[in-house]
Amino acid sequence: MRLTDVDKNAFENQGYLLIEDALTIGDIDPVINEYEKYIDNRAKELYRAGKISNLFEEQPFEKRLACICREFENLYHEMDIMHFRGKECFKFLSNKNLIDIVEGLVGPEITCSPIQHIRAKLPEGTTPKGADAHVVPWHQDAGVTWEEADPYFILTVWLPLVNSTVENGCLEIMPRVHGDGLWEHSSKPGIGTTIPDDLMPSAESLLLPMKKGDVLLMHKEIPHRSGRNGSDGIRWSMDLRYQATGTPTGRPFHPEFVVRSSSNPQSVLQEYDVWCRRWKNALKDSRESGVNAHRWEAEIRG
Ligand SMILES: O=C(O)CCC(=O)C(=O)O
Ligand SMILES: [Fe+2]
Repeated sequence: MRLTDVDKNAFENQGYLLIEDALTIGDIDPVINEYEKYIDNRAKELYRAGKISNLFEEQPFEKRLACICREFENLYHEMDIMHFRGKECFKFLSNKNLIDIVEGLVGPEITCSPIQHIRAKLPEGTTPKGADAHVVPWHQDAGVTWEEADPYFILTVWLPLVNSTVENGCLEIMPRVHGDGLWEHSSKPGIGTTIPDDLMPSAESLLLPMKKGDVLLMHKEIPHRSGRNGSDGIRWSMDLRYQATGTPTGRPFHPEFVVRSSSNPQSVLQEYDVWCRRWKNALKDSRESGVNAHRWEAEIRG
């Protein structure tokens, strides 16, 4: 589908647009299947190595990782896009149905930002060391880039891989709080980059439960957060960012790539191996140089 003028106006006015049934099972399930296969292989390895007591084979996608993480927390950290680097995941980043929608707001020259995540938000209390830290405090996505990206439009695309509900920690946003630029944020240890309580806009917030297949488009100045997962299933979701090719992503040390171009179709990155290699090198380099992904000082306000 393509966005209509009504859709575009709604996005302009509200700062977000939730599109129901934007994607099909055929769009999403290859990614899920790839994760299921990986988790299955890792479970077998961990079982053989005596790190877990059970394969949890009978558990569905929504539960199996949590069962394993109760005994071996580290598997959780292998799930995010840049660490996992799945082929189906790479293909999904340029999924036609998705990019047709994105084109309505970004235009015909589209780059996929390296600010891209798959989040397996575990049921609260799953792991002893708290790897279920995907409780995300109020922030704007404009606040997680370097300043160089400030003048440019970056579209956040958020989509659940399983139904996201109030109970399992769906997204909560402040509609219409965009257009005034970036609010001050700070880095709170153990909490993350957030707008300090006393600087929070006073607008009303909106909880956004979403079904698998729905897609949320969000302006980078819309404050949002997500709460605890009080259910017994994992809230699997994906959040991606797209922008006009040539504009800075605000993460120059991580690899972006072109997903669509009408002026230079050759520039679209098709090679999965190249994407993997770029991420691998970038992660190594940024680890070694200790680059700071966010611009904010650590919180000293208490
Ligand atoms: O998925 C979440 O809980 C938070 C995601 C988020 O902050 C984002 O997509 O920008
Ligand atoms: Fe965010």
